[in-house]
Amino acid sequence: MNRALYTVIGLGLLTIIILANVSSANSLPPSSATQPNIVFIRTDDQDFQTFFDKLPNGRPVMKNVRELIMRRGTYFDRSYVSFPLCCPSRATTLTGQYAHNHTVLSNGGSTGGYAKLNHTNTLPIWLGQAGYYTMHLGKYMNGYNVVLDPSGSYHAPPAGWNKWFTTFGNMHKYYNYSVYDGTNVVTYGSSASDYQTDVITRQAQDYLTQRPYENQPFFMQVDYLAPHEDLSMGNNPPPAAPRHQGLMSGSSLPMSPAFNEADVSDKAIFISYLPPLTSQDIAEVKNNYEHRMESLLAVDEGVGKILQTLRATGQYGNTIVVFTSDNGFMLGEHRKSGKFLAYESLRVPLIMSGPSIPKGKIVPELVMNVDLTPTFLEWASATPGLLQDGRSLVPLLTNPTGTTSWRSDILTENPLVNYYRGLRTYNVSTGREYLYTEYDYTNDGVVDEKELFALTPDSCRPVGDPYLLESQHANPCYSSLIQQFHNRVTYLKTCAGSTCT
Ligand SMILES: [Ca+2]
Ligand SMILES: [Ca+2]
Ligand SMILES: [Ca+2]
Repeated sequence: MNRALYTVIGLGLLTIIILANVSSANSLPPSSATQPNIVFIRTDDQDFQTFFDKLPNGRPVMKNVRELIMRRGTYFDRSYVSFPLCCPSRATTLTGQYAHNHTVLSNGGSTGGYAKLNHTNTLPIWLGQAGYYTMHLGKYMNGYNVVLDPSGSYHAPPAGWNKWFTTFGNMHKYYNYSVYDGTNVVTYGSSASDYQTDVITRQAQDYLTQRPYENQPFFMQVDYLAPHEDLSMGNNPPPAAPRHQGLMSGSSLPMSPAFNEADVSDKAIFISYLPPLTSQDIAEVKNNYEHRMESLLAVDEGVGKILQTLRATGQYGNTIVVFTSDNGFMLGEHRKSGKFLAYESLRVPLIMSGPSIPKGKIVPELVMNVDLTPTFLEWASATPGLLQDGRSLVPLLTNPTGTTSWRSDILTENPLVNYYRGLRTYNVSTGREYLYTEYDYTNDGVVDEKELFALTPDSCRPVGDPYLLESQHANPCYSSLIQQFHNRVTYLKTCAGSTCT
């Protein structure tokens, strides 16, 4: 079955998987503790589709993560990031804010990166104030310790973290990278045991076994690098762990109807000029796809090992596990690969699993990375030091009949790197969904180009466009809707706190 079909039937497929497994699920009774432990596991550049992809032998690549849902977890079917780029997305979960409020608008330079964020008022500090022991492992934010301080020393971990096991400098390397623990620099080489994903997993298991937090609840944030490309020498596909090399050989490249789109003249100018993918381009996409899938196998094993350690140490029953990615990724859709853009790269997998989380539930509402922070804070009974632009997802998890009041749109923004702001909408009542994007290439506040995709049928078109193939921005039937969306973007682009919802 190809990737395109998974997109369409993903929800149904998942339902079948869950129903088939509910009876054999082995969930522990809910804990009475009021402050659960939280393990927040995040991948880098993982598109949501990989959640449904399989090895040629039929094994789901994300087998352990999928089992989280079957056992005691919920899947969010419309999970998005507002800014599909590493550093702005990571700053969002540290603050609970849209990028226009936390001000990290790129991965580096004067407009972004680690140095751009105010690290004195972030999630780990707020959790610590509520009694949590906090641990970070892996990639934090782009630019951490890229430049040492004037004395040649490493920069201390940002405030709020009790344990710090964080890659720095050129952090996009699976071998021959360094980790700073706040006191020592540990350098890893090129042997199989140095493979970064496994090193991060082993350290997480060590912390969970040693329990440095003693009698406190803990928050552990595990930021895996996979399936991000390897930047050791140029840009290369992520290497698999040696034990996983070649497991995707013989697979066919999934191609949705958006793959190598036949006619891109409906799209923004920088897409409309792209030539069709050549056979060599397609071979590169396929190679990248296979490496990405193989690199995710070690992540999925890591999730399994973390769960195993939680069980072995008696902590599983009071620990919530959240799994997501910092941004989505495109593999040839609309003749393009990578992140950044207001297309498929906005969408990420999101799974929450734990003692208070409904088992086998699928949440249809629009949620985004901006919501994760207020959700963590509600679980932890912690108080934020910043206005929260998102909403806690707890009502969506706990209300058995669906919530009566939820947002119908979220803001997308990437104004400096790719010049856009827009909306992703989903009206629960009508079922209608749109993706609307405004491009301002000259950054003068005057919109230069627009796109509007009607993902579902409406009064203007009898068929939906879930693969974003025919922008309707020039269709006069949509002129009033476009004006309405333009007004909404204009409002949301400076929203803060409650005005964002
Ligand atoms: Ca990323
Ligand atoms: Ca302009
Ligand atoms: Ca088209």
